[in-house]
Amino acid sequence: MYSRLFSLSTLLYVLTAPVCLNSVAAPAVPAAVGKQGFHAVRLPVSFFAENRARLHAELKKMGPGTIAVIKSMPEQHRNGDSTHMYRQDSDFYYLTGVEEAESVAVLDADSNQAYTLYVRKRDQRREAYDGARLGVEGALKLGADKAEAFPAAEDSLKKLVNKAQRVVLVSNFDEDFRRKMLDWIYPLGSDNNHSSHKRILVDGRHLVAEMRLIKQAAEIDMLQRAVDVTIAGHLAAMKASRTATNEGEVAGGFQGTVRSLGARFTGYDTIAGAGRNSCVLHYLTNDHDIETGSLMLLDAGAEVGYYTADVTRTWPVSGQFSKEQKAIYELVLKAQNAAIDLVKPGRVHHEGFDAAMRILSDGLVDLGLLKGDKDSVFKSGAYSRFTMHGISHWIGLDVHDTGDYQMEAGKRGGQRVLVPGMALTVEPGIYIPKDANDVDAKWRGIGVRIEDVILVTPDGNRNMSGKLPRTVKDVEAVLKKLN
Ligand SMILES: [Mn+2]
Repeated sequence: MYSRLFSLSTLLYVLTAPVCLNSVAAPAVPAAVGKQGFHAVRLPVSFFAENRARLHAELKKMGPGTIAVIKSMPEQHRNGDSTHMYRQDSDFYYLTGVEEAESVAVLDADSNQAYTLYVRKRDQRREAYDGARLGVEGALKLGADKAEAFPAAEDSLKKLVNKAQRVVLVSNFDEDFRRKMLDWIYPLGSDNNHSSHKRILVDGRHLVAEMRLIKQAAEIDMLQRAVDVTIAGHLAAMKASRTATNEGEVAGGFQGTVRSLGARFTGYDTIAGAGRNSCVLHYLTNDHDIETGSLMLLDAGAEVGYYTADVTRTWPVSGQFSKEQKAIYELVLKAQNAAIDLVKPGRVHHEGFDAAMRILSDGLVDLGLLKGDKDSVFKSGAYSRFTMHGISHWIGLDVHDTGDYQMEAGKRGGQRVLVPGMALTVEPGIYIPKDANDVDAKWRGIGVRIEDVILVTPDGNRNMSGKLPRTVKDVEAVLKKLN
């Protein structure tokens, strides 16, 4: 997914119901995926316990009387009496492994029995509709030292919060719960002698964000599964495009394949734009007819075991790039390769962007799309009219994963330095809208983005999605094979 760098936190991608189509046979599924795919794969209980232990250690550093309260994702209304399919909050999942709504986790820095989990109570009738609930027993199996069920648990939770001197709240999307915590901690109308004035509420999201930024080995394996399923989906979409008359068939080729290989969700809504729609960055309707000779841009990522891929490929539906399409594609690829080369320990996250923009700007001058000498065109920023967006974001449980890009001022220019275990996308693009009337007509309606998932390794990087064809030669070859 294209990156609006530094405004990521404002974006919330709500998933639509899965597309139901006849699945398209995936032609060259990565060997690791196999025929079965990765249905219902999950990280082990020990993974979540270790994450809690790390947070617990942070709480201890804050002093006695510190607890963390972590809240699950609220259910999301869709329309009428329908809700969106439930997907747990990423922070909550990372610390608990619990997939249910209406759950609250508490970590107590002072206690050896540190982890309390509050869950929905068992309900035979509701479970007949919605499936089994964890209940207290299930919560204990997931590693809780103590577990209680709502609504009776409400009192216990309130007591824990009232007893604490410092409450570290991790609640990303539950506004009502945040307000409730404020009401409990700082009740209105209490006088100055009330103990509430000594309590401190701390926003704990940043602590978890920084933990999530560095991926552990088990997370990298899960991310690779998501990427491999995504590769199978992209190949199926490429195959579908050879005979498709509508973008929906291409999107469906991806969606059907990744679902059949274990992706309950995609990490964000699939972008499948042909021709002029390849220039629409967040094009989601995917329902226009495909014109002969168009480029097809597919930005799509499967979510497997809660980790999502984010991969973009652009290809000619005819099977062969036109001269102009090829020129733009080669330029974007050159910029992407240069930016990927800068993904290594010790480099700064933003360096790849700077290198890619210089290449794109110079290339746009060479192609006659921008006029003037290269240095002044670059300095003026004129290229951004065609390059549009940032080219990299962290990736993991969220497509735009957590962790700061800017560190405190003065620390290597205030930019985040890359270290092994970080996973990020590299995704430059060039977009020449159909209605760009001041541009030579031969260029109009060409939109190209190439995006891969890159892991920072001790000696450089690994392109986790590199098996999906990227070069003009390889893309044309695979299209020929898929025909
Ligand atoms: Mn992306």
